[in-house]
Amino acid sequence: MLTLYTGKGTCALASHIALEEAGAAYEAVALDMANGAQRAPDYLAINPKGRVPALVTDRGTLTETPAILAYIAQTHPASNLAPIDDPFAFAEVQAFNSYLCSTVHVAHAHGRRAGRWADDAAAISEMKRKMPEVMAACFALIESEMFKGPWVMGDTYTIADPYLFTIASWLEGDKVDPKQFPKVHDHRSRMAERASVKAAVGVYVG
Ligand SMILES: N[C@@H](CCC(=O)N[C@@H](CS)C(=O)NCC(=O)O)C(=O)O
Repeated sequence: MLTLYTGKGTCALASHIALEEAGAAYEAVALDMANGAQRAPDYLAINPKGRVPALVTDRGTLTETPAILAYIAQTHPASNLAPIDDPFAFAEVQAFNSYLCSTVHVAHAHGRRAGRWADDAAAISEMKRKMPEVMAACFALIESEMFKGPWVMGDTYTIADPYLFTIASWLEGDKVDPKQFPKVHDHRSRMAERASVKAAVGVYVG
């Protein structure tokens, strides 16, 4: 049995959807992030980073979305969530997910979490101001160069799809019009209709 520590509106949704897609035996524990449950001692004992997602497995706890997604795909090969027997194709999936994790998510964090990178009020304000422009540039690259269609990696649905869906769902909140990116926007609409997405998203309603 796996345990996913997650939170409403967070990147942990990607792992949550992937667990659903995989038909994994898991439970989801949604932290009260608004009240700082991610920094409470009992959670820091699970994930000292104080972030979600964390996936508790019988071999220990995994963090970082690309690692968790790859683990879910590799431990549930029948679900065909990644080309695990093709090193180049698997690396392509990892490259896409790494871009979301290390570039796009970090750009997004410059909106609400700019205080991580500066103390100076003017610097923080400038990071917040610039964030929508940087997010739009990231999604323009995804739209024109990285998204193959109809799924992220082409004809086959992979662990890159729930991750793109999750990060793309932040665009309105980041003051970026998602309709600028028709392929990504259409992907998001199709993703929202999947049973796995409805099941995962439903956990956070209310
Ligand atoms: N690189 C990590 C980022 C994890 C992360 O920053 N998660 C956010 C939610 S999207 C979080 O837990 N934030 C809580 C906080 O900063 O207090 C990953 O991709 O899993």
